[in-house]
Amino acid sequence: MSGCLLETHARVRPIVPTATVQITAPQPPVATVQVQVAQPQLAAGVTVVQTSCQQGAQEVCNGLDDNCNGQIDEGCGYSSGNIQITLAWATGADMDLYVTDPAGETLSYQHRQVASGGTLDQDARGQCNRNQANNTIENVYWNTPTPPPGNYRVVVHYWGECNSGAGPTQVTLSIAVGGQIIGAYNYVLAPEQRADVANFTI
Ligand SMILES: [Ca+2]
Ligand SMILES: [Ca+2]
Ligand SMILES: [Ca+2]
Repeated sequence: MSGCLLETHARVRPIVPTATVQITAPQPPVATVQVQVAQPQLAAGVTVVQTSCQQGAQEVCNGLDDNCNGQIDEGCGYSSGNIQITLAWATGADMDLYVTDPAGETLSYQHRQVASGGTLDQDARGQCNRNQANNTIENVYWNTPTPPPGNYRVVVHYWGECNSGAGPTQVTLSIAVGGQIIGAYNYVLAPEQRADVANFTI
């Protein structure tokens, strides 16, 4: 019988006035669009870096989003955007980052801008230069209002050891889309190896 009473009450619904409110939450200055992106597909041997970021942490120029704001290495002199892909390593090697966009155009140190809006703004150790800033980081980004949809392919080439005796070298690759880190990965390359480390589709 109590069930009948409950049903009676449940049918009385007060009319609540509604209003549309825009809430402005603190956000990073870029990369806040909503996008669907599948988990990246990874080459055999690629390992996932477990998330270790902490809000408010000091951002270090290491290819990782240390402070969990969806931007990789902000403040290090290279850019974030609706897509950011950052490669970092910690030896005297020269690694090269290649990112092919959905139109099939490839960003690299040899081709720093693509028609879809992507830019490579941090190249490292060209000519084995040891004197540039952040000479173990390469970075590409798209700052278009929305990330161009389609498939992105991320390739890393171990160009050379630069007389450093670096040998097999681990790289860290972080990928951010729409202001969120979609993955951070480690992979070890041998000198002169070229590897399709990851690809993802927006
Ligand atoms: Ca960050
Ligand atoms: Ca960092
Ligand atoms: Ca390089």
